[in-house]
Amino acid sequence: MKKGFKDGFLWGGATAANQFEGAYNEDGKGLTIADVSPGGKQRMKLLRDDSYPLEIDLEKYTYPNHLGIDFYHRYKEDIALFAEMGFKTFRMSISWARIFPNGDDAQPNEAGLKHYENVIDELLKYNIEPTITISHYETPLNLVKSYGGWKNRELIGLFEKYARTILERYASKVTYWMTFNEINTGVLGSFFTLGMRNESLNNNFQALHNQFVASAKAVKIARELNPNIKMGCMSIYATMYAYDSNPVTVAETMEENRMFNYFCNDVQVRGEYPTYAHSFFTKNNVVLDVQPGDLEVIKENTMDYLSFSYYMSTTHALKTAEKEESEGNFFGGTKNPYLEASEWGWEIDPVGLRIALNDLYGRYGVPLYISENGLGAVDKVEEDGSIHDDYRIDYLRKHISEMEKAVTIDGVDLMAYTAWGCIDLVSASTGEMAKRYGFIYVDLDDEGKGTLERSRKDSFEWYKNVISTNGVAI
Ligand code: BGP
Repeated sequence: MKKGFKDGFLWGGATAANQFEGAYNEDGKGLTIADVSPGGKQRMKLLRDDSYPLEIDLEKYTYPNHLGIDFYHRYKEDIALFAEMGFKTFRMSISWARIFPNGDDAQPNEAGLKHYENVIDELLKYNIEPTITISHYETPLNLVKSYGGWKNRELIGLFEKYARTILERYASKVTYWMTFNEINTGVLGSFFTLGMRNESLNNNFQALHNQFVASAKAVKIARELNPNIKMGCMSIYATMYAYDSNPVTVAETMEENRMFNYFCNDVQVRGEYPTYAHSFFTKNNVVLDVQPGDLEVIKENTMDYLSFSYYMSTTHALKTAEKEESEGNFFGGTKNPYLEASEWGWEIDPVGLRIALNDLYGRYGVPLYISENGLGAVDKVEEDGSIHDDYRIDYLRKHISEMEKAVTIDGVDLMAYTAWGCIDLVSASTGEMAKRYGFIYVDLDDEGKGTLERSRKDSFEWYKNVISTNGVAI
């Protein structure tokens, strides 16, 4: 077997429109759920206690993502820096409300379409393949207020129209697409994903069903437009461990693992609802409204590749056990005594990534795309302007090294790796700038002060070298 990452491996970085574009109300863009989401610690709390505001309240809250890092106006400068690092791909999302400001408008907004065309052309100028997420935590606000979010089937048709519009416009230029970001956070009732308050288990799974149908319809449209297009799903994957060898703990972990790590991938890659999901629905009195044709469209339009974000693993102990809790991306677990955690309590587990890759490739047999990975940390700018982020290099090096083992020793077909937040951007969970992931530093603080100037951290040169050696020099 040939050693190392395959030729044409897609090294790059990942972002989301609502976390870095800014220009939240320019050129005809409508409001999205991200625009009414305040920054600060209250953000995740609001999501959890179901009191997510549906209006902008400037007196009460700050909204760092309204400015973002101003990528909307600075994309040329930023893409030049990505090119300098040697990016082969750049993952970005399109903001639905730049294209259809209210989500249900009769005609698309040409200024929005033109903007993304300019960004795509700029990437192609440097031979950087765009990877586009069609929906990254950004349902247009009107669809939440007037339609009740994704539990309403009408969103399927509206999404289909949006997807068709952007696919028709960019299908000849963009090969790699993902439909919904981290769709499996919908299992937890995430407002970001479902565009509705966490009302009931039934509504959450109905909303997910509607997204599965919408996603499959987008895949169908894409393939009709360009048979060479590659469509992928996108989930969080958190490797799950049983805290102890008690078979009851292991059985509970298996159940949790299936509903969180597998369920959405099973539907989108295998093309059908798995048996355990039917059992889960029966046990929890979930009755879905499945219309004629839904299951067929899901079955006929499965994904070409599977993408996932990987930041941490999670450990499951019996509910009766008194154990220390850990923090995490959307959910925590029981503190794992073998792992260290980031400043935000996310448990760092590079070996867990090798397990993830083996697990997913063994189960699905389709190429895998690591669409997010990275360390959120506070960076210190030295007097001379340099930023020595050796902690970030250490995190990424260890993860890439495990990826390499999964590829060369275990034979996993891995096609891409896009480091999250390759340029500093607004954090999804805190809505702040303090938690940074970038190779490129952006001079901006949580009060909105700063020059917005970009500078290279130590990790910039390091990642450039990783890419130029196709992952040999890590
Ligand atoms: C994922 C999201 C991203 C991103 C990342 C890091 O869940 O897809 O949008 O932000 O996590 O999370 P955070 O910004 O909260 O550190």
